[in-house]
Amino acid sequence: LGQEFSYNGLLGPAYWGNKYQTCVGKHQSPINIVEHYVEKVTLPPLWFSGFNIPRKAMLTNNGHTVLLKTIGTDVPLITGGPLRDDVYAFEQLHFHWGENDKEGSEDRINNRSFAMELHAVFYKLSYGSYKAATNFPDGLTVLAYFVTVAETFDPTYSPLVETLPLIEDIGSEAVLRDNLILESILKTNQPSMQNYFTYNGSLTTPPCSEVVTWIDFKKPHILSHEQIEAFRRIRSAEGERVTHNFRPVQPLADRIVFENIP
Ligand code: SG4
Ligand code: ZN
Repeated sequence: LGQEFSYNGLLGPAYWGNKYQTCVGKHQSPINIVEHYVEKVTLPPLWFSGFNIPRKAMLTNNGHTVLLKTIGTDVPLITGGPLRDDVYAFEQLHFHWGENDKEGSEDRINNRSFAMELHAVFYKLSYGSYKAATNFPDGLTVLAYFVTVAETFDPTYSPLVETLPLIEDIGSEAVLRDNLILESILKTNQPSMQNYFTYNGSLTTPPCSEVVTWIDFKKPHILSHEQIEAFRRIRSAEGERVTHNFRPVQPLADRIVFENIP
C-alpha cells in the first residue's frame, strides 16, 4: 500500500515519468490558472442529484491522502456545465494539503496556493465503472474546492475531521459516526457552484491519465488551522506524517482554461 509513488525523494513527482509515461504528457494537472488568460463562457447549469440524502460514509487512510467513499446503491450524479448531457457518478472524495497553511492546493490561481484542496471524483456512468471510465478522454470529472484558513471554520466538515484521529495509521478506515449529507460539504445547492474554472487535464498522481474534466469552484471553503492540522497527522507507508501531498504545477501548453459566468 502506498509505495508506488511519493511526494519526495526518488519516488517523487520529478521521477513519476520514469515508471508512468503519461506523467510527462502534454495535458497534465495541476496547472496555474492565470485569470487574465481565461476565456469567459456561459455554459448550461451544472445539475446535481442525490446529494441531499444522508449516506453511510467510510473514511480511509490510503497512505497518500484521506479518502471518503459513500456506501449504498444509488449514487449522487452530476451533469450539465462542461459535461453537456453526459451523466457522471460519484466515486470518492479526497484532499491535498501542505506543510503549512501557505501551500497545499494543486491548481493555483494567479500563482496563489491555498492551504488545501478537496477533490470530488466522478466517472462517466455510461462507461459502467470507475475503472473502465479511466480509459476514455472524457471518463472522469473532478470537482475541486480550494480551502482557505480562518477561525470561523465551516461546521459541515466537523463529522469528517472528528473521524481523522481514528485513521492515522496507513490502511485504517472508519465509518463516520452519523450518516453524511454530501450536499453540506460540497455545497451543491448553492448558486456559487455555477462560477468555476474548467479545463481538460489529468489525474494528479500516477498513472496521471489524461481523462479528467476539471471543475474548480471560485468560492473557497473555510477550515480552521486546527482542522487542517488533523489531516497532517495521518501517516504514510514510511510511518511518517503526510505533510505534503500536492503535485507541482504542470505546463498549460496548448490548452484553454474557461471560466463559467452564470
Ligand atoms: C489521491 O492520491 C487519491 O487517493 C487517489 O484515489 C486518486 O486516484 C489520486 O489522488 C488522483 O486523483 O483527483 N488528485 S486526483 O487527480 O482517483 C484516483 C485512489 O487511489 C485514480 C482511490
Ligand atoms: Zn486529488
